[in-house]
Amino acid sequence: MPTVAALPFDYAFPMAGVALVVIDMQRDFLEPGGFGAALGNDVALLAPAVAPARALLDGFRARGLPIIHTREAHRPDLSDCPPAKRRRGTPALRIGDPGPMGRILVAGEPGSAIIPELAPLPGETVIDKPGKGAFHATGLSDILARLGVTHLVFAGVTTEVCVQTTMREANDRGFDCLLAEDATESYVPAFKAATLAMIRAQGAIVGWTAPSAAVLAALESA
Ligand code: C5J
Repeated sequence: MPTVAALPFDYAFPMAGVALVVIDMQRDFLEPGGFGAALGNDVALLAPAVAPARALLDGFRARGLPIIHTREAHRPDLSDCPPAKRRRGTPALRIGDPGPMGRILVAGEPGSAIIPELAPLPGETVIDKPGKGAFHATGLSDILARLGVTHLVFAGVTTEVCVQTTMREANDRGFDCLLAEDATESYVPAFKAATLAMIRAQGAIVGWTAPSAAVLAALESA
């Protein structure tokens, strides 16, 4: 089996059972004028994850391996957005409000699109999710079961919110999960570092972490 030099120890995966999950690489999080900026964040902090995520996409695409993209995006009538989620905090713009890239975190609006560098190709799965975790109120479990996936490689943003939540959901569902360290970012660098440490603590209690180059090297060795 291909094996990634990972932390806290090597991560082996079957080529027939691995998928790449790219979480929420949307304009609403990575560009000015979206949800991330409305919360007062410096969106430029997420940019370093783009090239490594693209390299992972290229590596998985070259081998015809399954790719799942997620978007945090609500229905236009916000019927899938709990009022508590919409009320939370004091953002400049709330979910559903009109902003420079259309309505914030609403499916079909320009801001909810995945950034052009990482745009899904035909045949790749795209999941709109109303929660932070990609398994909540989506068909992700069924999709992965149909594909025979047992191992998930993660990229995306933000590390400690939607990426970590989804990894924990996946871990509880029995998937072996690896987070590509340089293909994920947070608006708060200390939160990213803490999340990576938490994931691989206590003998990979949530999963593994490794640089994207190590994942690509394992794919090449297959
Ligand atoms: C957040 C996400 N941070 N995709 N969403 O609200 O991590």
